[in-house]
Amino acid sequence: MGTVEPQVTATDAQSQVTDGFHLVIDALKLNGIDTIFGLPGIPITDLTRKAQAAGMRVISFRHEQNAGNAAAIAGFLTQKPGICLTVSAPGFLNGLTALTNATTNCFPMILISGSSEREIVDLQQGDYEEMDQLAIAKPLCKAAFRVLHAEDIGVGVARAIRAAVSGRPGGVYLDLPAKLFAQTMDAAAGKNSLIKVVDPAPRQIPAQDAVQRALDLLKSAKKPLIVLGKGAAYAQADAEIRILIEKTGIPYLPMSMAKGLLPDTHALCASAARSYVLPEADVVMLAGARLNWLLSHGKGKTWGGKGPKDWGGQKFIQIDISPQEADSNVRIEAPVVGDIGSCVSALLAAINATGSGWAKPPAEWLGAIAERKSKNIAKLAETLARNPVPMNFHSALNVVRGIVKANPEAILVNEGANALDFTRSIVDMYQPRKRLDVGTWGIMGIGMGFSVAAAVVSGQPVIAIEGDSAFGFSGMEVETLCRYNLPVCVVIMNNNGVYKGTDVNPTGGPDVAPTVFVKGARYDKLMEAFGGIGVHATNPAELREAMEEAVRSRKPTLINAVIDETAGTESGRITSLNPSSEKKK
Ligand code: FYN
Ligand code: ADP
Ligand code: MG
Repeated sequence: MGTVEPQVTATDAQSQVTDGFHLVIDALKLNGIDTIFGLPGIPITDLTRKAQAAGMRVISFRHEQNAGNAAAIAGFLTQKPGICLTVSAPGFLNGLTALTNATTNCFPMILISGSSEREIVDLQQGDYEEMDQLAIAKPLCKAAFRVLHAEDIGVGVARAIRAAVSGRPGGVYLDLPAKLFAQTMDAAAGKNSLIKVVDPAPRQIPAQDAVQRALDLLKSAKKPLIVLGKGAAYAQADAEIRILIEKTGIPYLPMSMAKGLLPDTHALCASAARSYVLPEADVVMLAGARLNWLLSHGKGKTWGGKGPKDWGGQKFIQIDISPQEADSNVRIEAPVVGDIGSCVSALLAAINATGSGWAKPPAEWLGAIAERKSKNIAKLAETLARNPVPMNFHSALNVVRGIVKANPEAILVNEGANALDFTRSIVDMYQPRKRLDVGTWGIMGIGMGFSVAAAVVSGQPVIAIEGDSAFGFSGMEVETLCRYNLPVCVVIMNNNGVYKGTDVNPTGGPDVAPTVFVKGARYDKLMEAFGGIGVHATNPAELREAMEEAVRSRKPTLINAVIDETAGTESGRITSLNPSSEKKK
């Protein structure tokens, strides 16, 4: 947390009285939290006004889900809990998807919602927006608290902060009933009740024997592989991770939000040989990555097994801050429990202590990977060189690939199906925490919330590569982009529908197929409606020019990139997840 000294409350000092509004604001500021993402309304409108008057940034959205997603990714980027502020009941519910997604992805955020009075809720007497929000939130997040008395606000905020960022980060709910804000108390006593949280995310040092066990296993490997997950990106142990990989010479596979921890063009990056290295590796070290569906649960053909239940016999090392993550799917031979930074430092210290140095992996392993990589890279280059009319995902993303390479400090937000999967393999990332996407759940709708927060907390240009369906979940926030004049360039891969735009209604009836949209929609007009820059791009040259201008001007820009409506597959690269009774043809 920042080293903000306790602020004299914003209440008039002469009156020597403070209130719930100001105690919440002072508690947040005392802990170095300077930004609130939210949406005003009963009973928290005045809290937004007073927070802004007290010098906090209050970023107002058009839907609480987007404010929640903004708070969540602000937490991922800063290691401080992002704050989402909502009204009661429906506003709270709108924020819950983001709170749950944050918890699923280990992003630290706090959802603060105004709520109805306990005495009325508990008797179900029909209050305005009556709902037992605390009870509803509890199963969906890491921790949930309610504060009923002004003198407890300091504790409530401190507990929420510590719960959000300590151990495995996650979402926390803080329930503030309406009457709490107007409660008053002596200003000095109020100031004294606030808590500046000491060491909210304590380092978790791994046991020496666990480190040695892991190292012995890694040393024994003939085909070692390191898998870097978003936990490794969140940890901000970038230098240590790079040293570990370059010192050991072990190839690594970055999961999507870990791309850029080392540049994707790094010689040891195995992304372009993914389906070779996973089944072939004999020892796999997971660093801040779970063996969940994105890694086929460590089983099945992905790992060289025959059926979905069996695994290919690899031995796993798992570095994770959660002691209970190991064995979630397959046996973990060497769990190393701790924060990534401490664990990687301990591994490096143990490697250095061996003195005899570290034997790089066998040349045949590295050679085989290099060969597979070069084949896939050549195949992709061939596809990218084509220039079909209309554009397809590849030719449009070839432009994006160049823009990101020329602007490595830009943050890339990405969601969709084909728009997501093709971007992940075509657009290389060069710096840590620059690719923000649908994460563990594969959630749609994070686009504009992530883009607003990325621009607000980083000040860097943001490039959002959006499927046209995905954009629809948060599209109204283009007004928010314009209102705060944020340097966000939204590129909509417009292929007229979900997955593609060619489905038809088999009955020939008047309704279009469930997966298609208005053909030739002009999303760029939406941005123009709010004073932003709208561009209709029908070819790579127009797309490149518009993106270059957007990054240069830092003006909110929306580019409607016309994509061949026949391009793309159902659900992108996870088509197989669709249950289908039809026999595979
Ligand atoms: C990857 N590849 C490359 C490169 N990067 N080739 C050349 N150059 C580069 N830079 C190759 C890689 O080796 C694979 O080929 C292929 O491209 C795909 O790589 P990817 O995408 O990393 O691998 P894969 O198999 O798709 O990974 C499985 C997955 C991924 C589940 C982790 O699909 C994923 O993260 N999906 C998220 C889906 C999601 O959440 N969708 C949102 C909801 S969609 P081979 O090695 O030859 O196989 C709603 O419908
Ligand atoms: P990915 O989807 O990129 O593979 P996951 O979200 O599946 O990543 O896994 C992230 C893992 O990282 C979680 O198990 C979480 O406990 C762990 N994690 C998060 N932060 C840290 C940290 N600072 N140190 C160690 N592990 C962490
Ligand atoms: Mg589409």
